[in-house]
Amino acid sequence: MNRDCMDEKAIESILNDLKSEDTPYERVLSSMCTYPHPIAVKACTQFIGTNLGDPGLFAGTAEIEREVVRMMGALFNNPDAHGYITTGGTESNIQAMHAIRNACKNTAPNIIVPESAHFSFDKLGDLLGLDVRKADLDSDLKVDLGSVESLINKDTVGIVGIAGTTEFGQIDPIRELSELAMSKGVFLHVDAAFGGFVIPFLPKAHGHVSEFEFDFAIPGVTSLASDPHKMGFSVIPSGGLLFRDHSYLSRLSVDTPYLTVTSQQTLTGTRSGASAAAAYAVFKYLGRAGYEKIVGRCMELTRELVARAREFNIKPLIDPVMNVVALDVPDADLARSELKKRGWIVSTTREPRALRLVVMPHLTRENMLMFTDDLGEVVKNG
Ligand code: 0PR
Repeated sequence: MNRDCMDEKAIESILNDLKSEDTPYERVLSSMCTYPHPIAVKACTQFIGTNLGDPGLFAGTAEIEREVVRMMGALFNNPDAHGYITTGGTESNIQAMHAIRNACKNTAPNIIVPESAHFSFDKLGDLLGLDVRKADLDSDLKVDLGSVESLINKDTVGIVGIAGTTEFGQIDPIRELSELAMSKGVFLHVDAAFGGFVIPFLPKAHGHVSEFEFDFAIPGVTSLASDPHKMGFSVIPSGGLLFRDHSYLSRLSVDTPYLTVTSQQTLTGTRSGASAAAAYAVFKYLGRAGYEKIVGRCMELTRELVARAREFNIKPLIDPVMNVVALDVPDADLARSELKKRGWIVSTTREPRALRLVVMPHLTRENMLMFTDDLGEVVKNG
């Protein structure tokens, strides 16, 4: 055998060793990802070799993607939504802003995003030549409408609202942002990368009507990002980008003369159909009831975690809206490193600085109890 070749067993053994260096999710409270659902993994494996970059060759896989977009459109109150399965929130945000920028003729366009926006907006500002203007937050850590309005000028092409902020799990006032966007004639993109698979499944306070509005039911919302690879329980990489109608997607079209189709609207060329198949499988399998159960459990654990933190005199910056908690501790960076010594991976927020926890489905009640005990000790000793 060639010296640069290895047998299967040897490769397997090296990969197993390296895999064992990865952090298992059980003690991770910093990530918005989790173990994918087994049915998603199975579908992912089945479709691993498919390429949606040339959909004429993969007619069945392309139909799966259309169905996933239809399902997400229905979930977000727009059965006519057009879009595609991206690699995640970053790509969805890039392409949403790309479409908005192409729709406008401004030579020095700007967009207004909340101060709490994910760093993907910094990336896309650079890529797309957009000036990304950051609006202040109010005392509830939602974007301040007055601040958004004051930043809008003749070169503003779009506003962004976040439904489930990365650091605080807060929901911006999307209806008010929609009114503002419509009155100024600009686009409104909703970044629900995390919240899209949480908000519709939150236990309903008032009968069947969710108290949070964030999607296409609000007339000014022109695009929305929501990731199956976060609370959608699907495989990495999977994001969903939806536009209100087809006109937006067509602004992203490039000619593809030598493919089985004549144009493409996606950012990447070759792209795996496994993401679409996995999302399809897990959506169909869990259904609304399955997601309600998962989200309900995460919210229950979140509430219990916060109640126990309060016993140690640790308060959240806001009452948790979803399964993301920012705890006001005296020294968040010290607490983070002390918790790491005890085997817990947590993160911190930027401003205001706090200890940030995401209660994903992989967190067991037993671990939550152990974690809060450690948290109490760390803060007492700190
Ligand atoms: N929009 C929001 C609101 C987000 O929270 C995120 C990611 C994105 C967009 C970008 O999504 P992609 O990373 O899928 O492109 N928020 C987390 C973050 O970057 C994701 C994360 C996931 C962080 C796993 C850590 C981790 O271990 O902070």
